[in-house]
Amino acid sequence: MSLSKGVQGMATTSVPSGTSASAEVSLEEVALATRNHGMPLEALRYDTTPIGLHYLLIHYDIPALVPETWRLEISGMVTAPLRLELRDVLERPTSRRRVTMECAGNGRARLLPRTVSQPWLHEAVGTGEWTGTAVADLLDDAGLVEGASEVVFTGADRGIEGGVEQYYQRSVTLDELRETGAMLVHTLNGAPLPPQHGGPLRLVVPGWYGMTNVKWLTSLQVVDRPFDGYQHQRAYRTRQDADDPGAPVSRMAVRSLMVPPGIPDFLTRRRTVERGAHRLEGRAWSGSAPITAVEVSTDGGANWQAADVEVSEDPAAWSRWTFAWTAERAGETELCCRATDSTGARQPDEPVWNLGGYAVNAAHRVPVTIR
Ligand SMILES: Nc1nc2c(c(=O)[nH]1)N[C@H]1C(S)=C(S)[C@@H](COP(=O)(O)O)O[C@H]1N2
Ligand SMILES: [Mo]
Repeated sequence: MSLSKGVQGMATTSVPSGTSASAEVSLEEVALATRNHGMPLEALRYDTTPIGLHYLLIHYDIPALVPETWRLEISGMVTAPLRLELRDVLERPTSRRRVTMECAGNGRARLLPRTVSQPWLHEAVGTGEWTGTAVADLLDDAGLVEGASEVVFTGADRGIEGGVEQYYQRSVTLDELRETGAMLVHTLNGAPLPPQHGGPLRLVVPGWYGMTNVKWLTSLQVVDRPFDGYQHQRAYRTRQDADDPGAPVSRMAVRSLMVPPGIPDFLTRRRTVERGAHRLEGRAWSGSAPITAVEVSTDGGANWQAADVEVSEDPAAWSRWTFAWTAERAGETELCCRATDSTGARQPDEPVWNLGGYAVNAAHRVPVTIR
């Protein structure tokens, strides 16, 4: 199997540190991949991903939090710092939203050279029904001080990354928290938020890549300047080389995936389908705007045709698409899908390279054997 297909934008042939020029993953990457599982693509069938099938990404360890003793500190540029119990959060007004979440590293494993990190192919996605309370309203109740501009969210999990010991931390601007309707979430698919997904309380910022949605929250600190923690300055930037300051990763790029049709080979997972009529189906999403089109190619990307799209009510949740395909002749082919959103952004046919392997949203390609 070749994973080197479609590498673009490579300025040099040298391999930067922390990357690998080999298509074969290391045992370290296997260890990450067994902890952080993806969503099996057949689960694209569900509007809402069942909890055990939603992807997982945990940088360090799942911390030992007990709902009874857990507390949330709200501090910094607020007139009344708060220390909340879970009960206090549960008593606040709630809303329930279907939100599609995708890891920013989804698609990374196909790049060469690639960052040695979680080797996602394309399955780091899921759609949850998240219930929680609006972050912006809670902060208004705490009283924002003039000049406050963003909030640093800190998780209870601690580890060492790039040689730097840290709690997992990300910030979000107050404007973005308001605009997205960001929530402090305590319930997933109607059940108490499970440990692996950040229980008892996590952040969900609809439309943004997964890294923004800080799990196991212990504190919200309101600040008046851009936060420059590790996960902003070192990780989650699209760079061309180690000296490139790059651009911060933010909203999910437009993307589509299909349920692989037919039956898989156990080892290679290559698909076998029967000649005749098939209904292809999948999902498409974008963190910036509603999906306006999904196109399907049944000949490896030479020709594209429009699929039927059922645009989701909430643009934060993926849209379903279907396509009637007649497999005419026995032989080998490649099925592909690509989506466009209302900003006009469309998935590229081939992956576009960057050092960390972030936001790699190339068209989904599924090789099939027709018999
Ligand atoms: N505290 C904390 N929050 C975190 C992470 C983490 O390692 N620690 N991982 C982030 C990343 S990179 C992703 S993609 C999402 C994954 O959320 P999930 O495991 O619930 O799917 O959580 C984000 N929030
Ligand atoms: Mo992620």
